[in-house]
Amino acid sequence: MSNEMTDEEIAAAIQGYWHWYGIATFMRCPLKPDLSDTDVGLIGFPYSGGNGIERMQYLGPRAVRDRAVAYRRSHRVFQVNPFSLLRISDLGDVPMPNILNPDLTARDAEAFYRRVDEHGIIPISIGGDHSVTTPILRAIAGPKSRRGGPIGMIHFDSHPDAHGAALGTLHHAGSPFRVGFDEGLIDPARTVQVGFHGSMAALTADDWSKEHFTVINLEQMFERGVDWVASEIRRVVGDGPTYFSFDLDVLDLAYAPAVADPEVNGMTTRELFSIMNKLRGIDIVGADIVCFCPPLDNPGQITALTISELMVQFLSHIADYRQNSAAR
Ligand SMILES: [Mn+2]
Repeated sequence: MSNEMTDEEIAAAIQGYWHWYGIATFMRCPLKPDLSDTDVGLIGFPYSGGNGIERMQYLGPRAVRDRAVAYRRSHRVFQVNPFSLLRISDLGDVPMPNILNPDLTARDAEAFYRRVDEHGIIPISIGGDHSVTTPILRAIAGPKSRRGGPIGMIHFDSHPDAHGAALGTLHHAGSPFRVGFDEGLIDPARTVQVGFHGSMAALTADDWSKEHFTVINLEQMFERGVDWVASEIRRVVGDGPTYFSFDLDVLDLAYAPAVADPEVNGMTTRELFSIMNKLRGIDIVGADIVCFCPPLDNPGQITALTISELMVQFLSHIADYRQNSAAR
């Protein structure tokens, strides 16, 4: 056999799946805080100062590295191994020298993501609460960015997160999609929010989103199915550059128990990954996974595993898109 491995290679391959062995980085990627030699950067954003309810979300990146270090890395449906097509690095954690001040932290994070963007790196960020999305968007989209204009948005969440300033700051977990609209970072005609469910704080809670964006609540998905959801998402975001912001609380607690703002009767992982597989060919220019609260995870680390799979999904979408656009 031409592909016979030596004993040492077999041992190294097996050791690669020991999630408890060695120094943990996201998906065993090289750690490159200098942003060198990287197409896609996996970034920890361990910040939960934007959320007054559950503040343990800063532990998210460490817990994801702990489990994702040994997660398998090829996409079964796409038949893509993103790690053979892209230079993927762990860029470390976002610098937060002013962590006690949410407005300064947003400014510091924006400066970091601006550097990431100047290096031509697509950022995939692990939060942190949902406030992390705002500085990322400011760096990679909008009038002050290299791109010069807004991008499309696919936002999975139980909640709209489209409120203005509250409790003394604009930079809180409930504001990124309002800020994205107000500052021209996201194109409302190319923005879709997916998965609103659960009892409402007020009957008007979703109104602003419905007036400005396309909203697909979970009840609509239950009635019309995942094929319809995927085709709606594709119709809204179209062919342009698109960001994917994923709040884990869209998932049912059976699949993601460790979330900051839980709602019952959520989306299953089967529904989620079925939708994602039908979104092949979207130009994803950035993504985040937010609201992981590791102390609430179960002993099997099911939420961390779901996040690991989401990372493989985002990486595979990006690699597959690049491969196919290079072929065109
Ligand atoms: Mn959210």
